[in-house]
Amino acid sequence: MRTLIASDWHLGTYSPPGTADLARRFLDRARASGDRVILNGDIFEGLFESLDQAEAAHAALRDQIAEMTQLGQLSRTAGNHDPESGVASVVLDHPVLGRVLVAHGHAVDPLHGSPVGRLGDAISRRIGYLTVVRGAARMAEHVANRVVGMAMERTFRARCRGMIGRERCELGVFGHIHRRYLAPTDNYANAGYLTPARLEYLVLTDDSLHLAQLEAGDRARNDAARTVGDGGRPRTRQRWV
Ligand SMILES: [Mn+2]
Repeated sequence: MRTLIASDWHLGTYSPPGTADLARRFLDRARASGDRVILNGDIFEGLFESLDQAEAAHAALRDQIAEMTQLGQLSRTAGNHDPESGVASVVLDHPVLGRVLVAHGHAVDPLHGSPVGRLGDAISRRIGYLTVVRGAARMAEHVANRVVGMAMERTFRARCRGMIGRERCELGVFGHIHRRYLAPTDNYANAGYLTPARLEYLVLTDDSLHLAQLEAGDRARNDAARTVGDGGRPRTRQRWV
């Protein structure tokens, strides 16, 4: 059975047109193929507006998630924008890899845990519905990403690896930083995020691990791929999923 892991959809009342359509198509495909789905945090936007409001703006998707959850086909972990929406982490027992940790990753984010990060979250929760505040927060995030993005990502990866070790897992799949990542010899992986142009996700099968994406305009393709148990040789392939 395949497991599809996706995160950071950040769907709310102001999501660009088409983003929720991609999310619905992703779940439709998974439902049809019987793939297991893990939504790994920050699916609906509960930080810049109320979660109820964000979910109500995408009622069909919300219901689809609820239905697949009921069927046991979908599970969710908590993100920092939707902390009540799932468990802290999920551990999968993979026949070849062993224990695979799936967690959003904000718990080890150096910025999120800092006083500045907490203050930012508190401000966003209280007055985030004001577009100007949301814009300012986004701008600050954007600038921070540009300036210290690489250093932050390195720190984030290192902290996630620590978490993988503490949870006695062989591999960890995270989200949160909106930067997908899969490398042959690294036990840290990131499934990416959702933009109006594409929905990024990670596919775990019994013998492979790869990054894939569903694109606006009905194309799906695989990107970086890695075969489990082949010594970590990188492999790139393109096929429909
Ligand atoms: Mn996050």
